[in-house]
Amino acid sequence: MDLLNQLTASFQDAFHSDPLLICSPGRVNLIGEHTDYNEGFVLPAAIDKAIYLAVGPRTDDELHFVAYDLNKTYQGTLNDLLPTHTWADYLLGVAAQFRLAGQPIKGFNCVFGGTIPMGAGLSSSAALENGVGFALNELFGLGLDRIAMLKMSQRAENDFVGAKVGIMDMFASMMGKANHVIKLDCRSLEYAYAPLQMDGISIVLCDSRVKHSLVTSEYNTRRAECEAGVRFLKTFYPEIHSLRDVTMVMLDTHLKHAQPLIYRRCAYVVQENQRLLDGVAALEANDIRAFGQLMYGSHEGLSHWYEVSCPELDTLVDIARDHPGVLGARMMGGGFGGCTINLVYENALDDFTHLITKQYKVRTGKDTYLHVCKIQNGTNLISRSVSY
Ligand code: GAF
Repeated sequence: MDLLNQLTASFQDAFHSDPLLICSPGRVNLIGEHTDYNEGFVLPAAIDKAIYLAVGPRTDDELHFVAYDLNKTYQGTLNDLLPTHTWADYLLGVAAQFRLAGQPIKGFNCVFGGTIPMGAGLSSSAALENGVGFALNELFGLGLDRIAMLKMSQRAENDFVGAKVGIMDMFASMMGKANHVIKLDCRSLEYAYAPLQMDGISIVLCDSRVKHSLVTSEYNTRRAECEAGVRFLKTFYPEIHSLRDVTMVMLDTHLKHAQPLIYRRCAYVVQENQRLLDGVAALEANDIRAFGQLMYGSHEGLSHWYEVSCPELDTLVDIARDHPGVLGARMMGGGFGGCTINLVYENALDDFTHLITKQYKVRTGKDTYLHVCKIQNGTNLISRSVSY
């Protein structure tokens, strides 16, 4: 039985009714890391790994959730929405945001599972939050647009889960378009879809299979460091609002010697924004080789200046760099574990897989898993076997 049938059967078993089925994908980001919360640009896309939700409305205020893959359940009510510090918070946080926004929701039942590898940095939490928001919108006929829903997901993550993430993951998962990347301006939320024309080239994710326990606190620290840099620079340039408004000349003039650590963080962000703009130009010119070089530059910055990589991610990038079939590689997402993203010639895929699997084991003692991913549409309804 495939996953959708399993989720449906589990829902029918638990709630004696037919569910609505929703697919909410994970994401990749080609370039532009840790730029979203600095009001910069990102270049993500939704992928063919997703969270699937079987959902149904209730007439009371009760919440009944089943995390199918974890074999865990949660029961509560809409009147008692407090963080549990478990997986349930991704659902509860979204319900809390809908309540805060005055949306007329009732209780609901939800069974969910998925194909996004856990802790791999592919945004399973954003996918789940988007799926829940999308479900509430459908179940209770709220008429919200996608941007409104993904903003609810971000607030759920920021205020309920406590991770001060930017908007990229929710945006990519909700707004993704098959075979396109999204060039997103995280300040204005203006976006454009760019066709991903990479004939003969695959997007390959290599999972380091490590997850640093400090990932959330380190992430929040990086964000605070960027904000500290902006506050300092504001004394010289009152008009600036975020690192988006800052140049390397400003940083070199005022921050370099005064605050070397903050300088390195800010310099990485300013340079990464420029790499993204150069990368978009390279893609438009169909110069994937140039784009790949920018990916390596991004990794160097993330590893040495922003310090969010780890030995395992660095090892994966080093191995990839030595392979002639790889055009570019870098760590992806928040860091401290998760995946690298690699652009690999299709005809070199087998050889690359063999080499990186073997070398990663030799150098780290760990196994890596590879995922060749396709770019898909964002959060959507799979079926409406019933009407609410
Ligand atoms: C995580 C966050 F959720 C995103 O908002 C983004 O900041 C990313 O790390 C780094 O680019 O995925």
